[in-house]
Amino acid sequence: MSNRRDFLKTTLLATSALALPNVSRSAASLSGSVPGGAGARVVSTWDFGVPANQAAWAVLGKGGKPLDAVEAGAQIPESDLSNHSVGRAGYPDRDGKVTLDASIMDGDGRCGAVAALEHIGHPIKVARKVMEDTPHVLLVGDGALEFALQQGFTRENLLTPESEKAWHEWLKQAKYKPVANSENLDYHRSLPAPGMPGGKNNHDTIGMLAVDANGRLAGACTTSGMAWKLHGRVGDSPIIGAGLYVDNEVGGATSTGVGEEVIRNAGSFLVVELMRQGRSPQEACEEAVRRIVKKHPDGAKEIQVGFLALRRDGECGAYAIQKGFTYAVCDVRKQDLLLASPSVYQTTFT
Ligand code: SD4
Repeated sequence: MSNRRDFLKTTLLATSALALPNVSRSAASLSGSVPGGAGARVVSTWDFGVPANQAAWAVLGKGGKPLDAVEAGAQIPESDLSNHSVGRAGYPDRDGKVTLDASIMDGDGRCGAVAALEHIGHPIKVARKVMEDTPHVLLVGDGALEFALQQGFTRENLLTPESEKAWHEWLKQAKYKPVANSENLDYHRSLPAPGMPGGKNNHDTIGMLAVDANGRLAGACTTSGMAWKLHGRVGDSPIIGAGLYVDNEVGGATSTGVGEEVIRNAGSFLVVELMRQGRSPQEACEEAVRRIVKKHPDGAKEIQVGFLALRRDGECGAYAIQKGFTYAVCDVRKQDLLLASPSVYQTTFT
């Protein structure tokens, strides 16, 4: 058993290394938490969190605001055309439309979000505009697009030839099953993912949390949502309290995976409230995952959800249902740390 586990761990690390050649060897460790006390820190979900953190650190490391840092960091995967899960080049819905969800929040409770937004490559920037230039929190669909265009954003075609090809592949069977990224799940591995190493699907959300040296926080979350979703479907990422929640008194949390599960459990809010009650970031993420698992008589074996939490002292924690969730941590000591989160299921189902 332990050999098998080691093998699986090595496989995970090899995959990460393939996707990100610059990630250092220390990315190798399986770890749910990193102690605080290092001053300012930024953390984010998945492998692409490493370059995103570095962009955020360019702001935060110079004493910039956490809100500016997370907005800058989130734009890295949004711009990356080889990434089919966030921003431009995101996989479309079942009708071939790319619809994006994003939210941003600071530790004073100010927040903004957009959902089912089409034709705008940087939904996180629109979310910030909603926060700062309207009395509202969430704009959706055509109204969100109209607002973005009025604010001077450029209308773009977000469906790249590669994503369109993947959509046509999917249409051959048109089988929809909302399973998010996990190495455990055969279905997930079989999704068409042109351009991904070994055909590995990488349909994930970036959730990012930053804290400055004074314990002031902000967070951002941006995604194209579940590939091949029903047109109009909105996940957890733009829902404050589900995909993202931040409170300067405590810390912040963000999520990835099947958004419906996170919304049903007010996931990120729950993690922050558990930390407020004294749980560590790691314990809080574990409890939030357990609540989801408990509601599934089969033990949620077909579902992936991961939480990432950052406390105001900089300590962070992560936990997922399935093996394979990674998160990136960046501070003054190290800007390219990638860790494998512990999970309920540490082995591959066969
Ligand atoms: C959603 N939580 O729209 C997002 C998708 C995701 O890994 O995170 N996939 O439900």
